[in-house]
Amino acid sequence: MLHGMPGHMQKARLAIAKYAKVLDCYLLVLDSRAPDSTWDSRLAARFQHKLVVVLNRAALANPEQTGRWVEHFTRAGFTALAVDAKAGTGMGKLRAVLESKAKGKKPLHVAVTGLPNTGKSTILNSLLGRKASKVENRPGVTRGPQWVKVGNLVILDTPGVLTASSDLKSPILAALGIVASDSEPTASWLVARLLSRSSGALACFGLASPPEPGQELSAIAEKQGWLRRGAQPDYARTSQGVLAAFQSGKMGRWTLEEIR
Ligand SMILES: Nc1nc2c(ncn2[C@@H]2O[C@H](COP(=O)(O)OP(=O)(O)OP(=O)(O)O)[C@@H](O)[C@H]2O)c(=O)[nH]1
Ligand SMILES: [Mg+2]
Repeated sequence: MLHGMPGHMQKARLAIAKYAKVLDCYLLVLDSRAPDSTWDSRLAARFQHKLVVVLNRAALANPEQTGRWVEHFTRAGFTALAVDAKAGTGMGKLRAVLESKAKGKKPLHVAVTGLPNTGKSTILNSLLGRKASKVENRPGVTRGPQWVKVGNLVILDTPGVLTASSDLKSPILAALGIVASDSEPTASWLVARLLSRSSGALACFGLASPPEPGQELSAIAEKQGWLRRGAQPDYARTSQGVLAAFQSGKMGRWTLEEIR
């Protein structure tokens, strides 16, 4: 089952299995912009009653959609809440949820799990109030499981693990920085999907109206002056600009997987 998985992901899987007896609680960190693609059905089935579903990066997602997703997970029987670990929003509530799970049993052993780059280490650091775990905007930063103690919480940070159902070619996982990919197809997919639906996303690149389908990147390149010699669009530069704008929220708050 572990065959073919990079070493640090194998270590995370093994640590979760090894410490299953002592762990009271599992935070499953999702990206609010794509809760379905970042869900881990295997972990959820195994630890249903110990699971806390954390929709992270809420400040980058459509708030109404995030509310619906929280409702969806709550109806499915999970404890679920939205946070933005970088901004610090919702972290007090998360702390309170963990306190309530402790039910007098101290200390509470908590594992932070989820796909690569979903913000697990940032959540751990925010819970601790100091930087104990390295954080970077790329997958595979946490290399080995590590325990950190704060007050009555003992927290296990784990390296991000792709699930058996993770589609490595998914433009969603690429856009969220969960899998490494060529920036150009990912950026093309994003602009084709977002520019026609929002004037804010257009304005972010100085565009007044949606470009012809297929012309989005060249239109952005022209407007932004992201050009090569001969005034040709610099597609690599433009794609990186688009991904950076999306990931920082400059294109607006988007939920890529919508729920009714
Ligand atoms: N805007 C925003 N950025 C976040 C949030 N949480 C984490 N980040 C950023 O996302 C990137 C990845 O965060 P990490 O905490 O390293 O993610 P991780 O899940 O530990 O990643 P791995 O250890 O590689 O699996 C960093 O650039 C963080 O600053 C959030 O709530 N909002
Ligand atoms: Mg990490």
